[in-house]
Amino acid sequence: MLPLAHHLKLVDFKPLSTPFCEEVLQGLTSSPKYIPSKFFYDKKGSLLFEEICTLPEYYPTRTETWILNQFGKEIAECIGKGALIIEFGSGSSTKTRLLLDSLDTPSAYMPIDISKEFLEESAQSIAKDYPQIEIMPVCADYSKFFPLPEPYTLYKRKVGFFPGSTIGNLKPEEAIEFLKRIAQWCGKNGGLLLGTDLKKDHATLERAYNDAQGVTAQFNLNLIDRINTELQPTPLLSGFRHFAFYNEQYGRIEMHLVSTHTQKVNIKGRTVTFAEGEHIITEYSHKYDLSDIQLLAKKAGMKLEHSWSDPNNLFSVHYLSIL
Ligand code: AVJ
Repeated sequence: MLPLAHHLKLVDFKPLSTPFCEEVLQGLTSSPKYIPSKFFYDKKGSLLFEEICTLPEYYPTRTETWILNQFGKEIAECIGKGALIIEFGSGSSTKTRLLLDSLDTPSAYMPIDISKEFLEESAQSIAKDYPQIEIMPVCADYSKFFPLPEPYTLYKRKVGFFPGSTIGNLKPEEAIEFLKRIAQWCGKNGGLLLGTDLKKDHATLERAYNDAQGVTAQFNLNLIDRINTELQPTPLLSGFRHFAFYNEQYGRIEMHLVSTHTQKVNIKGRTVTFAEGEHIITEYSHKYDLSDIQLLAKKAGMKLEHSWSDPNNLFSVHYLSIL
């Protein structure tokens, strides 16, 4: 048995100290223009995303929750006893609770998140409710490599947890690179529990990103507010509209912001111009069927051991082992 440290030492890689301004400038001076979707999740954006998860049109969250509940026992069998669960982008750790409840004596949980505020809050509350589990919060941007803090090597079985179809934000080549990094972190005896959205009819997909209440539009447009607030005093972007559609060729939902008029702003001494109708790409959300996942796993040096899905085949959860 490992000693328990309930003082909850958060390891902080200070992921936000450089990026926003530079990455926005980089994206808005590229062609086509883009803004990395990780920037959706400031305080306001995180709250809007939580609201999205409860919308009738947005099926992924409730379907994945159903799958984790329904197949908890089988999932626990795949993961095994005494594992260290490493979650990438833990947010409020709501789904983790479902997982921890099903698991056979998990030893430790390492939530990794870019937002320190959320991370501290949720780590505290998990530590309180699961006193027998070692909690090791890490504040970091998991889209870049960093060494996991010790004592993670003490755990013989390390299993990544990447729910919510977040991997869909990455292009397939990037997803493979990310899976390879997870394989390095978790090692040969380890695995990954991965949630991905399934391919399906376009209407259902497009409805999920164009909800009737316009919450997804607000979530997308919050990026413009963020730029205007955080890049003060210069940028004053205005008149953008939300646009989301399913790109069949690439098997992904794309979210864009469209400038409704010609405009020009100054960012760090550089002039950025927008034509009327010009798009900024803000998010890709790739959809995978089982054969896509099988191929992805293979290319990353993993093996697809098991997939679970709901009766309507909306969403799926997979256990991949590291080869
Ligand atoms: C959190 C990336 C999985 O792609 O469905 C929800 C984000 N964007 N509505 C997704 C999102 C618009 C979501 N992920």
